[in-house]
Amino acid sequence: MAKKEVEQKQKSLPSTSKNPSMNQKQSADNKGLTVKKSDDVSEWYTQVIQKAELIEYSQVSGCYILRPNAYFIWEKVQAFFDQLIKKDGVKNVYFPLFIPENLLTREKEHVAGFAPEVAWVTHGGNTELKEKLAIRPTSETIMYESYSKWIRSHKDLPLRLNQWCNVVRWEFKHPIPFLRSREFLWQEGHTCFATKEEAVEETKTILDFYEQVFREMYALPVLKGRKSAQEKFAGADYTLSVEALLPSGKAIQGATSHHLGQNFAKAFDIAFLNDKREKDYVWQNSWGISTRSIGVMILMHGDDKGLVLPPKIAEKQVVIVPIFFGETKEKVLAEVEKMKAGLEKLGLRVHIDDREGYSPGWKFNEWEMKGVPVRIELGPKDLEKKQAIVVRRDTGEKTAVNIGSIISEVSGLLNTIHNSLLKKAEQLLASGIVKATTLKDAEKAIKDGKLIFAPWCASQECEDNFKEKTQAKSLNSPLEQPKVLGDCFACKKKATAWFYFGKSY
Ligand code: 87F
Repeated sequence: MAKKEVEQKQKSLPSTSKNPSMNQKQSADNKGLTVKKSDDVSEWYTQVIQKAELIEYSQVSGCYILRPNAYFIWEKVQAFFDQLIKKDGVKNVYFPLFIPENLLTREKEHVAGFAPEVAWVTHGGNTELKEKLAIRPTSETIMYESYSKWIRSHKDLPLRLNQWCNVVRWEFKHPIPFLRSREFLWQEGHTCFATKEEAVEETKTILDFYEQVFREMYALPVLKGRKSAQEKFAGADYTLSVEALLPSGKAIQGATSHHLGQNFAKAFDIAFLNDKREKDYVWQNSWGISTRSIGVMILMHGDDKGLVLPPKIAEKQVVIVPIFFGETKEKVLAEVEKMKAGLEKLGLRVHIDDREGYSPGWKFNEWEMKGVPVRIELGPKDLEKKQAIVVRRDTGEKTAVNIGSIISEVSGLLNTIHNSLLKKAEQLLASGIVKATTLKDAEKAIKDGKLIFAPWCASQECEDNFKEKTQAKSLNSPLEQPKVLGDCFACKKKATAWFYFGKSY
C-alpha cells in the first residue's frame, strides 16, 4: 500500500452513512467506490472499509471503531479458534490491562526494541502514580509473574492459558485500519511445559490451527514456517509464523507461534520440582493472531464493487431481494419468506431486503459493496416460471434456479464460493513465488513483485546485504524442506535451509 495517511483521505470522502430521504435514495451515488482496486489499492481500501460499514474513524489517530459488520467477522474467527484450542486443552483467562513498569522491564532483552511503542498511564486524575503503568502491549510479563506462583510441581504442568483482549502499541508509522492500528484485538496464548519436546510440539499444533483459521474462515492460503534468527521475537528461541501474500505482491505476517525456551522462566522464576525432586525451569510458548487478519482478507478478496466475504464469516450469507410489482407483491413476499425459512433450517444466515423506496438495482449495489456471498432475486415473472435468479458475489455469475431446488442449490453454492475464493488465492500465491538459486534471479524476481523461495545461509550479514539491494527480507522457512539444498542463493556459502523472501508489509 502507498504510504499515505489514510485519515487525510477519509476526510475528503463523501459521507456514506446518512439516511437519505426517499427521493435521494436512488441517486445516493456516494455509495459506490470511486476508484478501481488495481488503480489505487490504498484509496480503494479506505473506501471499502467505510462504505461496507466495517470501520468508523475515531478522533484518535490509529484507533478505529469496529462496526457490527467487522465485529461479526472477529466473533466468527474467535469462536472457531477458541473451540480448536479448548479441544486441545487450553483454558481462557483474563489478566489486567495495566502492567507496572517493574514487571514490564524484568525481561530486558525482549522489551528493549519495543520500548518506544509502549503507552503509559502516569496519573489518576491529578495525582501522579508512584509507579507508572503500561497499557498492555502483550501480556508475557504480567502473566508470568502469576505463573511463578501457580507452578510448584510437575503436577501443575502443563499450564496452558489463553486470553482474548485488546492491546496497545503506539506505532509511529502511518496507521491503517486492521492492518496497523494502535489498539487492536487479539488472542494471546501462554503455555508452560515440563519438557522442551512438549513445548516444541505445541508450537506446531498452534501453527496448524492458525493455518486452519486462514483457510477455513478467511479462504486464504498461508506460508507456514520458521522465522530467521534476525526476524524472530527477541524473547524467543524460535518463532513460527504464517505469512500471507497481498495483491501488491508484499507478504504480511498473519500470526505467530513462539517457543520461548526457558528465557522467561529464568527471568520470572517459573520452576517446578521434577521427578528427581530437583528444581527445573519450565519450557514456554506464546502465540497470537489479531484483527489484522481481517485486513488481509479484505485486501485479498475485495474487488471493484467492494467487499467480497467468504461465506463462513459473512453475517448475511444470502440476501433475498423481492421485486415488487402491483398486486403480485403479497405472493412474491410469501415465496421469499418460505425460501428464507428453508435456508435458515439449514443453518444459513439469510436476510430479506424488502425496503420500500429503493430500486432493486440500488439494493444490489449495496449488498455487493457489503460483500454478501449470494443474492437471490425474485419477481412476479420469476414466480410465474417457478424460478429465482441466484447471483454469486465472487464471480458475478447469475443462474436461474428452480424454486423447488433453491434451498439445496444455495447451500451448496456457499461451499463452492468458499472453495473457489480459496483456490483463486492459492493460484495467486503459487504464481507469486519464484524459485531462485542465484542472486541475479532473486533480484529480478523481487523487482517483478514476486516472493522468492531460495536456499539460504541464514546469516545476518547476508540478509542485510540482500535487504539493502532489494528491500526484501526473509519471511520464513517451511518446516518440511525440499530434499536438495546446495549453496546460498546470495553469498554462495553453504545454505542451511530453503526460505521465502519478499517485500513485506
Ligand atoms: C510492544 C511493546 C512491548 C511485540 C511489543 O507475538 C512489548 C512487545 O513483546 C512485545 N510488541 N512484542 C512481541 C509479542 C510476542 C508475543 N506475545 C504473545 C506474540 C504473540 C502473543
